[in-house]
Amino acid sequence: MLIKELLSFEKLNATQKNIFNKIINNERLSIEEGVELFNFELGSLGLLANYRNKQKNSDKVYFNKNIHIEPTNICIYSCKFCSYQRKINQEGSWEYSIDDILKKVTEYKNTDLTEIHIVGGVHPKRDLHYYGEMIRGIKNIIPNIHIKAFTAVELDFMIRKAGFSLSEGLLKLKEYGLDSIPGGGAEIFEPSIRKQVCDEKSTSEQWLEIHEAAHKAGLPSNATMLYGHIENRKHRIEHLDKLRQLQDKTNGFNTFIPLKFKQANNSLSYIGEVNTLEVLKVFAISRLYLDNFDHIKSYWPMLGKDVTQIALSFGVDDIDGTIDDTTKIYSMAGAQDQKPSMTTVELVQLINDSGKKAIQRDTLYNTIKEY
Ligand code: V47
Ligand code: SF4
Repeated sequence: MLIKELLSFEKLNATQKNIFNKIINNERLSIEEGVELFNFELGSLGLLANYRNKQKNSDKVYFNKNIHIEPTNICIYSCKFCSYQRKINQEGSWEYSIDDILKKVTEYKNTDLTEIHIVGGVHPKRDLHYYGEMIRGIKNIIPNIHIKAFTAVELDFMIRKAGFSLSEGLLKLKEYGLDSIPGGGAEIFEPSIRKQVCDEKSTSEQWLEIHEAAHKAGLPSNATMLYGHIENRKHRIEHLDKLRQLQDKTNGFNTFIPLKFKQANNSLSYIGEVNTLEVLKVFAISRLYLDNFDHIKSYWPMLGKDVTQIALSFGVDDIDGTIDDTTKIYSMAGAQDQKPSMTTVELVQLINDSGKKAIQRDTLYNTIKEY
């Protein structure tokens, strides 16, 4: 078989040959095999991940037209990797009112925007009803917009603050107009590492429980993993394994987004950042390990346009959206692009130049336009 020759099959050790055969035969990889994948040559991983991605998505690469709204960076927690959170009245803090947000949304009335992504800090004074009214207000202005909002960590707090159980709270938010949930707050599930980087907020079990309850309530979601800090490669695969198990149960995840730790202005700055080789390996291995996920996303405002374009040959089939310049979470952590935004023409060119086919999608991956 040609792919065997292309990745020098004969040079692989016995374990790696077995892994290769499992991938070609569409068999599920174990945690140990996932960890071993990090020892493959980068080019071989790219070939295998691209092969698997083509089976799932052919040459399609998806993007959507969206904006990000970050209502506040005031947060009761102090995650060690976070460059963004501030306390009430601290310099650099912001809290937009619902009116401020509705004014911003009105600018997008009568445009072809399809999604509004809302994520922020865990504000001590804002509960489910506050955010519910925000969602309702947005939908009054743009009734057909898809609202993907609030990480599991924000949901956990706002639902408890309003005195609801998890499932009641999610259903209430759905009534207000919530359509799906983004993937943030997952960080790294391994308990001892999670304790060291974000010991105050929702636990791994709670994150998984909230996504499971959301799927049950008819709210699809995304999943993330924050990597490249103090975790090791086994912790990453164990994290993917938990997501794969939940996806087997609910099939409620749309996409997986590995988030590379960015070092500027936070308490883990001393660690530095992993290089592009490691970033590409994580994408490829995620594509191979998460056999029940349809999509792997590279979030370009964090990684930059160049790395995102290369990632399209390492298992990635989604590059998020136009974003406008509405997100600060990565610019404050040192992302190159301090005002991230790409026009549709630029997004399409980035994809087409990589030899793939650009597809404008809605949040649920229905095709809106092929380029
Ligand atoms: O949970 C915080 C991460 C996440 C840093 O679902 C950092 O489509 C790197 O959820 N370096 C929030 N990462 C962002 C998020 C998201 C982003 C894009 C798309 C989607 C989606 C979701 O940002 C947090 C945390 O894991 N984060 N600080 C940092 N210094
Ligand atoms: Fe708060 Fe989220 Fe930052 Fe943690 S990552 S401190 S929960 S804003």
